[in-house]
Amino acid sequence: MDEKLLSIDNATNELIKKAQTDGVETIWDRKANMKPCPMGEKGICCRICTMGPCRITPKTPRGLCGATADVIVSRNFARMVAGGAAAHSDHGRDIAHVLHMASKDGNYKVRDEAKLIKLAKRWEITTEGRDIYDVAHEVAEFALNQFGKPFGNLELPPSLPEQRKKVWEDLNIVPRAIDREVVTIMHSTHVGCTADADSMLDISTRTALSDGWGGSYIATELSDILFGTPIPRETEANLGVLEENQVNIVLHGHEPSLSEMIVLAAEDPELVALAKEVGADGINLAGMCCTANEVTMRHGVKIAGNFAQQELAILTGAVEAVIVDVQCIFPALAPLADCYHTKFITTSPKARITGATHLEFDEEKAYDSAKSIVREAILNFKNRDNKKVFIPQTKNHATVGYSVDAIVNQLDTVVNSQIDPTGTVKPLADCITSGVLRGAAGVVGCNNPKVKHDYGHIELIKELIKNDVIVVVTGCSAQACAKAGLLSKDARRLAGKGLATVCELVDIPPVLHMGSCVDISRILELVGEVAKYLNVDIPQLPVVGAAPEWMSEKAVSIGTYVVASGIDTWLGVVPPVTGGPRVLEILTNEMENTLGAKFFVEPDPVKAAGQIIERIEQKRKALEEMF
Ligand code: NFS
Repeated sequence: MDEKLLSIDNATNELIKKAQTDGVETIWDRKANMKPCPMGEKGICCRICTMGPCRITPKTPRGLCGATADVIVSRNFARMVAGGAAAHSDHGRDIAHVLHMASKDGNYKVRDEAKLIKLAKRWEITTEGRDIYDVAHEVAEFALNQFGKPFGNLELPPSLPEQRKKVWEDLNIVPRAIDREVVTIMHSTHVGCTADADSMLDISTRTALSDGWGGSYIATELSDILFGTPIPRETEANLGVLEENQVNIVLHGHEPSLSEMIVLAAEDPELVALAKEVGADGINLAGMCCTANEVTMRHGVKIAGNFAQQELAILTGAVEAVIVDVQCIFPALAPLADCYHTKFITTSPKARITGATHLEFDEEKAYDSAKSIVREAILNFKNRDNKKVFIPQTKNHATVGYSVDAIVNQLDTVVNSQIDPTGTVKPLADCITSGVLRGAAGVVGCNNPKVKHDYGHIELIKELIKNDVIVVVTGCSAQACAKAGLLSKDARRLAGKGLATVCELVDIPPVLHMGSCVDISRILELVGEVAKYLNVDIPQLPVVGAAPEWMSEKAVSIGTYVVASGIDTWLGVVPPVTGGPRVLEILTNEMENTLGAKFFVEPDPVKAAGQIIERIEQKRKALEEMF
């Protein structure tokens, strides 16, 4: 591999080259020119009031108000958690509103009735003799109340082991209402409030938990109810999925309420006919970032790429429209789209971008709204300039769609040959306790130009599967794996003997795609169920988390709730906390004493894999003594 290449992915490298030929810039050009602020990098710049900004140096060890480096670092960290938790949870809230408007004759329907009934029962909502949509609306209301309920604590899912809940109770970090936790951070970080790193991190942890076991969990469960719980299906990934002779639409962003309607609209005979009329063979949808995960898990829609590739999709010159809603969208797409014929269409009032075409998505008239957006894309086909078109011929096959239900079913049907389906995680727990699988890793998160594109994910994951650690992925990590062929069943040849045998028997790939970033709640559910089945707390399981190329505030919230859930977490990018010795000590050491897990920071994925395997083996030893 040429060291100078910016990605391990051919399609990406080819299009970076095209950018140079075309004279347009990409994230990597901007990265080359950017000199990151050394204060910001360590987290010791405080902009919370206007007496400063205060920068901590040996000569100025305190801000004007007297805040120490640790106070400043912990506040900055807390605000990242708040930003991330807000984004995930507001996504969950939007889905709850969509469920609230679902109706038998409307655009949004209940697709997984069994899941709805199960959730209703959990929340003690009457189901017998009621119209399914009445139940749905009450469930939606109950979910919406979790955001702002004035009293009591968040309704925690039953997959959470009692032992874990007890740990949180003892530390006084059981989340209350989701919005309330985010607001508490904004309040506590205001000038003149919390000035104690330990307490600030407790507040951060509680907020992060309200995301993982609250907002994100709600987003996943209600999305499954509305759009169906994913089951394994086949797809393809990378920019090679774009089609020369079709209207190419890239769906980018996060909330399935938009993308589900676009998927339907793209099949509308009227629009398919229109595509033919403008000279195309048809309409080709391809996903990007978490929207890609949502629609590939439920419909097998092809994956165009992950976070760092969003500009490259436009650079192919073959994309009629990039349709976005919220989160992880580069504002750079607007000026870039001007250099090609691509229409960059924003749809959410929460994420308007200067220079984009704004076609607001109206959930009340979702289908018509989606149709007009798709129509814009089709009508843009005639503006394609064939001289500018270059579609890299790189794509890979992937099996996706591993919800918890799908994993349990798959293990049941194959391991037990349907004779005695357990409907539980028993087969998975058995594989782990017997040592056939040494452990499990959830590898998640973004791309970050501080890391060679996709290298962090793929190197780490290859090492893990080689050592019989089964890997589950979400977010942009999942797409990196799809592109690298690791989600294909053939990838079992890269797995160690134990994992390869399980994959063969159960007919799964060694790396399982569990969805978008809010779907990390699926991973929590799975781990929680295995812990409950074995009657242990989560930190006792040989299970880890990793975010090798993380970049967003959402990832900070995720990392924090994963650690607070008792799962050690490896970060491949150094978080902006190194200027606060106490903060660093808590995150990378003391959290183990209080929460049973901590953060590890290791930019080298091969070294990180070594550390993970060592840690897993330590945990196995303790576990084996028990069983
Ligand atoms: Ni997650 Fe999804 Fe990707 Fe990172 Fe962004 S798409 S929510 S934040 S970049 S994994």
